[in-house]
Amino acid sequence: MQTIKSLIDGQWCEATEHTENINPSDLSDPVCRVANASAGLARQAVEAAKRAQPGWAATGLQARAQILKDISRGILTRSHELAQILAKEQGKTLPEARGEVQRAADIFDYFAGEVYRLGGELFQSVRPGVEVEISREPLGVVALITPWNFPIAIPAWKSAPALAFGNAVVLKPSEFTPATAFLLAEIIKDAGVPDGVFNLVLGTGAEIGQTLLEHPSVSGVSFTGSSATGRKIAAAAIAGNKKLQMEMGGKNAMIVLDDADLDIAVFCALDGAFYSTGQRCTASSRLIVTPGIYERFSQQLSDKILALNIGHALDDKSQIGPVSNYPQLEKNLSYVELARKEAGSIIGGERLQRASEGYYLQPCLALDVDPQARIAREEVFGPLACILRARDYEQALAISNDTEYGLSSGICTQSLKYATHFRRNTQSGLAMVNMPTSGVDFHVPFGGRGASSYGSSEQGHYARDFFTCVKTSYIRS
Ligand code: UN1
Repeated sequence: MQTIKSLIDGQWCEATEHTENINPSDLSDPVCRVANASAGLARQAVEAAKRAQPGWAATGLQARAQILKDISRGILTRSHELAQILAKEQGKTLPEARGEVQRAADIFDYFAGEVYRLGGELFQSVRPGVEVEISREPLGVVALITPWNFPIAIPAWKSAPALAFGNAVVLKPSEFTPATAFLLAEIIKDAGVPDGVFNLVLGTGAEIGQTLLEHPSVSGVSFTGSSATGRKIAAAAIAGNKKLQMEMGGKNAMIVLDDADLDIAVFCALDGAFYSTGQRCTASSRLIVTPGIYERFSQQLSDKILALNIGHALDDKSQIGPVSNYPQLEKNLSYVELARKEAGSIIGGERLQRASEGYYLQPCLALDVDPQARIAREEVFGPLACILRARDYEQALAISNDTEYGLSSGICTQSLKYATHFRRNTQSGLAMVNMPTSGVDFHVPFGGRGASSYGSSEQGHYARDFFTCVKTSYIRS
C-alpha cells in the first residue's frame, strides 16, 4: 500500500506515526497509509513558507500565471486518477468526483487570469500637490484548513487565489481525505511552484491545525468546516492577530410555493438535499412548503428518495455513495432517531447492507416538522431533510430566515413578484430561484451570514479581499 507524505520546503517528509486512510464504500479496501506530520514538521512548513514567500511575490506576473495554468492542466491530465482516489476516500460517486476535479482545474485556470487583474486606485489628496495610491500586497504566509466533503475543490479555491496574489501556503487537509490533497500537492510541485511556496501538512486538527494557528509567522487563516471547530479556530486566530476567513455550517431553506413547477421543485430538493450524501454546507435541509402543493411535493419527493440507488462510490449504478466517515454516520443515525421522535412521520433513514461493508445509509425525509424542532434547527451534514408547513409565502419567508445560519436559501415559484421579494429579503449569502441551494459557480463570490461565515467571501475576484492587504501611500511630487 502506498504511503502518502507531507510536502515541506519541496521535500516529501516521512513520519514516525502512520494511520490508515479508510474507504467508506469498503472497509476492507483501505486507500493508503498516511505519514502524519508532527507539530515540529508543521512549524518547519511555516518557516519554509516564510522564507519562500518574498521570492514568489516578486516572480513576474506571466510566470506566476503560467504556473497556475500548468496546475490546471496537471489536474486535467491526471483527472481520471484524481476522481478515482477522491471517490474512493471520500465516498462520493464517480460522476460527482469527476465534476469536483473539473471544478478544481477550472478554479486554477480562472485564477491564472486574476494574477493580471490585481490593480490599485489613485486619488488626489486633500492636500495640494499630493497623490494617494492604494495598492494591494500579499498577506504573507496563509494557513488553509480544509474539510473532507470537497477534498480537491476547497483546497483549490483557497490555494489558487493565495498563490495568484503572491502568498505562500501551508495546507492542512482533513485527516479523512488526505490522499486527494497529496495528489494535488504533487501536481502543484510538478507545475514548478518553488520549494516552500506550497506546503502540505498531513495530520490532525488538534495537533497540526493548532500549531499553525499558534505560529507567529502565519498572517492569515482560511478555514472551511464545522461551526464548532470554527469557534475554536476563531479564538486562536484572533488571539494571534491573524486575518481570518471561515465558511461553516448551514441549515439552508428551500421554499416551495403552490405555483412552483413540481418537477423543478422535486429536482431541486432531491439534488440539493441528498446528492453528495447531503454532505454540503449548502444542502437544502429545510423544505418549507405551502398547502396547495404540500401533498404532491411530499409524495413525489418520497417516491424519488426511495428509488435512489445507494451504493459503492465506484459502482456505475450508484447515485448516492456512502456516508464519508464513521463519526458522521453516527451523528446522522442519532439525528434519524431524533427525527422519529420529532417529526410527524419519516421515510428512509435505515442503515443499508451492500456487497462490501461500508457506511451506507438510506436518505431520510422527515415530514410535518415543527420549525422549532431540533432537527429543523441543527445542521446534520448528512442525507436528512425536513419538510415544514407554511401557510403562505410570508410565513415561509419568516420560517426560512428564523435560523442562526445564513449560507444559502432558495425558492421554487413561477411568480416574479415572490421570487424578487425573496431575493431581496432572504437573510443568506446565496439566494437561489428555481435552483438547488447547493452547487455554485467558481467565478463569483461564495459566502454566508450569521453563524455560517466569518470574514470576506471566497472565490471570484472577491477572493482578493482576504488574500491581499491594502496599502495607502501618500506621495508629494
Ligand atoms: C457547492 O454547493 O457547490 O463545504 C459548494 C461546503 C461548501 C461548498 C459548497 N463550502 O459544502
